[in-house]
Amino acid sequence: MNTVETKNEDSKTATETVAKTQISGSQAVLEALLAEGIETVFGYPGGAIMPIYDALYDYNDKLKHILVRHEQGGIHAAQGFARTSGKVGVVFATSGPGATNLITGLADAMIDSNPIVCITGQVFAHLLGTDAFQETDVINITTPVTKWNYQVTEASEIPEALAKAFYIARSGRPGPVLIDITKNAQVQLFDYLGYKPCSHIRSYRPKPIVRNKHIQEAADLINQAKKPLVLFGQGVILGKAEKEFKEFIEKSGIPAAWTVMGLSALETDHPQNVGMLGMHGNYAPNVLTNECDVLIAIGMRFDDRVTGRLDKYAKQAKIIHLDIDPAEIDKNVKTTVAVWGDCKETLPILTKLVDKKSHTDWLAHFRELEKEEVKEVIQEELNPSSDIMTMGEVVKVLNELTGGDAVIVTDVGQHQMVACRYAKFNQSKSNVTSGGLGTMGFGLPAAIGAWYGAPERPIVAIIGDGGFQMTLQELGTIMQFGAKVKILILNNEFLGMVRQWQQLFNDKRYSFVDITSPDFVTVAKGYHIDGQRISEREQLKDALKTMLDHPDSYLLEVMVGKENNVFPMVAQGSSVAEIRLK
Ligand SMILES: Cc1ncc(C[n+]2csc(CCOP(=O)(O)OP(=O)(O)O)c2C)c(N)n1
Repeated sequence: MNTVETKNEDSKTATETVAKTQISGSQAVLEALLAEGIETVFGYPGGAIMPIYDALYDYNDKLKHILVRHEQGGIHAAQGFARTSGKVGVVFATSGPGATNLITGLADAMIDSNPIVCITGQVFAHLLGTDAFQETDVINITTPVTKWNYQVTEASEIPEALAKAFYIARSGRPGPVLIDITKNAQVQLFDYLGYKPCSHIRSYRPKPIVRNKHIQEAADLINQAKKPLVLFGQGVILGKAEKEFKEFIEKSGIPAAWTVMGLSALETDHPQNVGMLGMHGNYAPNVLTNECDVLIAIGMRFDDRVTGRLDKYAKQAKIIHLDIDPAEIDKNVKTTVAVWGDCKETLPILTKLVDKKSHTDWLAHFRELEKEEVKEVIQEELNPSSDIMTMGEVVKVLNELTGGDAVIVTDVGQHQMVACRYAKFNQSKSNVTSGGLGTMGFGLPAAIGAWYGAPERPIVAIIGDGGFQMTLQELGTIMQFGAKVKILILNNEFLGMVRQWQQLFNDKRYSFVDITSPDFVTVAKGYHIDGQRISEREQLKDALKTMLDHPDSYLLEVMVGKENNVFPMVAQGSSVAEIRLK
């Protein structure tokens, strides 16, 4: 109850007691976070967001704030958090450079459908448009890389704006939302009537109405198919539909291949898991994409890294596409039947309508081609005949020690593709990577966030020597706040993936891919993080064990072959059927 001065209709001032609470815009922000169940925020302060940080001082016991070392680290951490927890990740940043430092992470979260709410401070409303100190037009800059953004200039707008932000970020196909709050709105007091979560916005239909007719058409195609193939993506994980997905493939008996973003939705050892699609994916699912008669795409978006040359992609097949986002239907690949909807709802209906089958001969065909890949690529990668260590054998030994229970976070490059190809997973939400944007520097901060999202699980960040140098300042965040991250640097002394392309497609004209590194172990020690560097195979198992058993964060640098390549490979401009084994 507050005593407030009010003006009556005659403009006479009267003092009365009203059942309203006055709070500041900043307090309203923090109340909104608490009401949304947020416990952890990643952020970095500055002038235009100081009132929110001042209010945070009094919420220290309710909200954990992780001070990152760069706003890009903050948003990647929020992404890692969202990926392992399935919840919305929250980031604070100041105006100007603080806000612009978020852009890469926003673009990454947008293309990989991560639910993120960014709250940025902004200059006072009366200074907007004056080129004020640290003013930047964050709304226009972030429009293409946010699912929604909005600028608040009045404190009273804050509860509703944030309720909408959380609803939009997590509903339907998730994505990043940015709320920019001018400084006057942060300090202004207003009559707070409580926080009402949002569950509906006019014209926004995050969950399409399920049309049984289309599901029946899909089931008819599946029931007639002799060589059906399922391609699954992150939609299965985002829809929390892993169980429904498994029931569908187990009843229909259809082989299932995954995109990088779908990895871990189905356990690696499932007998119908036929591996990874796309540029560095497995041989069988790529080749047989162009032999199947019905292709059933579930929660994936036919990214060009998956399809290769589109005019030669699965032309013989009828295409069924299950997706929650209508913008994805017919975007890259024209469908025969589109099942628009949340796969948690559509898959059980489809499962009821499909016949129980085993497709034994068709599945055996995948295993035959797999043998070819083992002979030409996998055998040497996992059990090298030379003394030089391969990335694959490091991942193999890691699998033996974790048993497939770890969360694997990767950066971008050869190590990423090798980790995705060979890491084993027993449970969902275990593979955290930058799929769509391919953002080097993602790995370390995302691993920090992944730990806050799943602190009970081992978090292993596999990172290249190049990408690690992009965001290694986040070692400071680990040092200060104690996230337990096992950092596994696979050092080939090159920007390996670009070097591979220069070798294969530019006649080995190595142009600025030779990268020198600091002594990473010494750098880590400077941040009070233990570590070691190894270059002999005999040391590998013990070193990985030491890393995994260490009670805190640990950095292990493994020197691997300088000019090893990742195969198979669908070269850019090639069809998936033209995948090269060497
Ligand atoms: C921010 C950013 N800059 C440039 C690239 C282009 N790129 C993709 S992979 C790669 C090399 C990565 O090298 P490293 O981190 O050492 O990993 P490796 O490929 O050797 O495993 C580069 C430069 C990128 N993906 N992201």
